Amino acid sequence: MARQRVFSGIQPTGNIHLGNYLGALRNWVALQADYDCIYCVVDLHAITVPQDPAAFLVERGNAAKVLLAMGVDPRRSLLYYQSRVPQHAELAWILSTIASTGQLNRMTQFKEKADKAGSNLGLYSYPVLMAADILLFRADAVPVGEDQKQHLELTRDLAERFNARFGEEFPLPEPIIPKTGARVMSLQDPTAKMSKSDPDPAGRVLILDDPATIRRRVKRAVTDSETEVRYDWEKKAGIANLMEVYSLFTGASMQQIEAEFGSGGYGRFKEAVAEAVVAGLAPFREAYDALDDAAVHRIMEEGAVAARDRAVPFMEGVFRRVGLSA
Ligand code: ATP
Ligand code: LTN
Repeated sequence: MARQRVFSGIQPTGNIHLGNYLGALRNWVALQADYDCIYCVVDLHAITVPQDPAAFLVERGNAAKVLLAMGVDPRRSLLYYQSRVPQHAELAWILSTIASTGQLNRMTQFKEKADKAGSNLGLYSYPVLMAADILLFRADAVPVGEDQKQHLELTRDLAERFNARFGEEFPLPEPIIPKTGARVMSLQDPTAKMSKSDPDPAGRVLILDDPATIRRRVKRAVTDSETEVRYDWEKKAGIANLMEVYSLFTGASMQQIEAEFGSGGYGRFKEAVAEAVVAGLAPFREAYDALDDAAVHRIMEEGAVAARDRAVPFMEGVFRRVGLSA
């Protein structure tokens, strides 16, 4: 039987952080063993908020390099920049003609971003482009963090509507969201998700942060006024967040963590968390330093060529369905 297909994307702006890794990228790497994986640096999505062109180009290259350093393997998976494969934008246009503005008005990420950065048409239709990314390759599954759940629902709705109107074309993609780590919280505000766009860098740990920075960030993480290490999201979100991080890097269960650190005070626990994160991220930093930019560029261009080859016949199928055949 043919392997099932996985698609996912990440925006290249800002640096990739622990939340991206634990919520999504860990799965990207792991899924390569069993799935036909297609991974995309979604630069067209990123320009929906204002960017400096020269800085953007550099950040985009760095993001690709981080993905490679983390273990996205171009021999097994497709990896490319979204803008190099024009079929993404073509399919987004077609899907936009069946997307309901009522449903787009309810997208919470749009509302949050529009409140912060101001609105534009691209930001508004962002979820339609994301649906196009996924449906272009007929993906069966999409590894993402919890914040993307609503966008995945919209994607499934668009696929269903297209299929009902024009004939069965798209499988309905399932999200792959981890049980632990699906929503890593800010180290400065455990009620908000860890985010690239948070102006306060103290809230996040970046994949490429040096050990001293990681230790400082974890040590200063906001917790609560008690002293007991206990897994309780309602009363102790800061500690629960650190427990999830520790668990993901060490494999220890919440019970084991409580047994080991329960009454030892937060200082000792935070030290252990920091060391686990430092050790867990060290191989990525090493791999990143060993990659050269020319090689990254070549990999991304080869990925785009292969992605276009696969996208063209898929897009022809869509054109035929809607009455746009050659
Ligand atoms: P941010 O909100 O951090 O500025 P983003 O969520 O808009 O970034 P991406 O960088 O494209 O966007 O996210 C890449 C992947 O990382 C997505 O699958 C997203 O769900 C996941 N992700 C982002 N933040 C977190 C988090 N705090 N915890 C878990 N997963 C996350
Ligand atoms: N919207 C996502 C990034 C993204 C994506 C995708 C994720 C764009 N296209 C396709 C999965 C599949 C975000 O902001 N994290």
